[in-house]
Amino acid sequence: PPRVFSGIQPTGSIHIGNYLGAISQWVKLQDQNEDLILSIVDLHSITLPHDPHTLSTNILELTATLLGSGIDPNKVILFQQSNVHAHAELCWCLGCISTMARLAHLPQYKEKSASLKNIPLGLFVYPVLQAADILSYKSTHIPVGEDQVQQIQLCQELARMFNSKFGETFPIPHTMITSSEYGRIKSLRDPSKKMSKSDPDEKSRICLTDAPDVIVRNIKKAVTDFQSEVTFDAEKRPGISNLLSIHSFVTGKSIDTICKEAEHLDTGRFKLEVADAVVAYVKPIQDTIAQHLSDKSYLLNVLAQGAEKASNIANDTLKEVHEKLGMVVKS
Ligand code: AQP
Repeated sequence: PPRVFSGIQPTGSIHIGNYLGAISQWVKLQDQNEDLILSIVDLHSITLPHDPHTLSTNILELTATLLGSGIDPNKVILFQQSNVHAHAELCWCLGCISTMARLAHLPQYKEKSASLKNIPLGLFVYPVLQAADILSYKSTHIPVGEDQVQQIQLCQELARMFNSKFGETFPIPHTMITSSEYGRIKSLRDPSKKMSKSDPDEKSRICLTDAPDVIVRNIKKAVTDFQSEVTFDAEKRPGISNLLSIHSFVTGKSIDTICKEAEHLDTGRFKLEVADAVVAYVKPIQDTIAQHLSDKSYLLNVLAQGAEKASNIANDTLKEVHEKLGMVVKS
């Protein structure tokens, strides 16, 4: 039976890109009654230097944000990765059939390590851990953005390799490209980059938890070009096109309709419209996030129950892996 797995890193406040590209898609899958497992992947989030205080706050905030966005812990298994030990253990087993040459070729590793003098081993092993996340649940479908396709290919190769060396164990997971409608939402400060939780410039993003005046300020300051009409051209006019995509997502109107309606507006006035639409869209989500954040014990309980359900599945897989590898000595 199909099973969907996805993860999100607790690396900062959730922005409209994460929401549009991932979380809202998960809510759709949940509402279609898909068997969905969602992990807050804290083990992944320590592969780059991090602050421990911020991490624990981020985990709690992310839990509240997912629930506030409509994820229902009764329909989906929602858990914190480090609470399920099988992930790290399966990562080790898969790491022993991965090669350094293969991992060194992955574009995300190259990108993330390029600016580092001392590269953490964890960053190198990151995609193997990702494969372990997916395979722990014998997942069949993985929703991913285009930049993740190569990491999933590695996961598929590892599953095939394991199956052929040690016997049929894992289904080969398929990728589901989900973010194609708008592509990636871009940074408000530099529309050649994607919007990112960990961008040091807070003005580069719109977070679900941002106060209305912050949203208005950041959208007003969004980098566009010197042309004042509102037209869509992702290649030549990435800044204004990004705002059009955001507007279209939050209002449900087509880009064409929005451009027609904005014919009499210059980009400055249009930015104010986008800001108003975003503020109105996030308001009910913000209220629910705030409610959840005021009830820490509920959030911890959701994570504890999720970890229990996830562990039940992942431990079975790990046991099977240990058996196939010859680690279980029978009496
Ligand atoms: N700009 C974006 N537009 C659309 N979708 C996006 N996602 C991330 N940025 C955009 C999707 O959000 C999910 C979260 O993935 P992640 O937590 O593993 O981190 P990421 O993809 O690396 O996202 P960030 O926000 O840029 O985080 P940092 O700064 O920590 O690296 C994924 O499904 C992703 O596709």
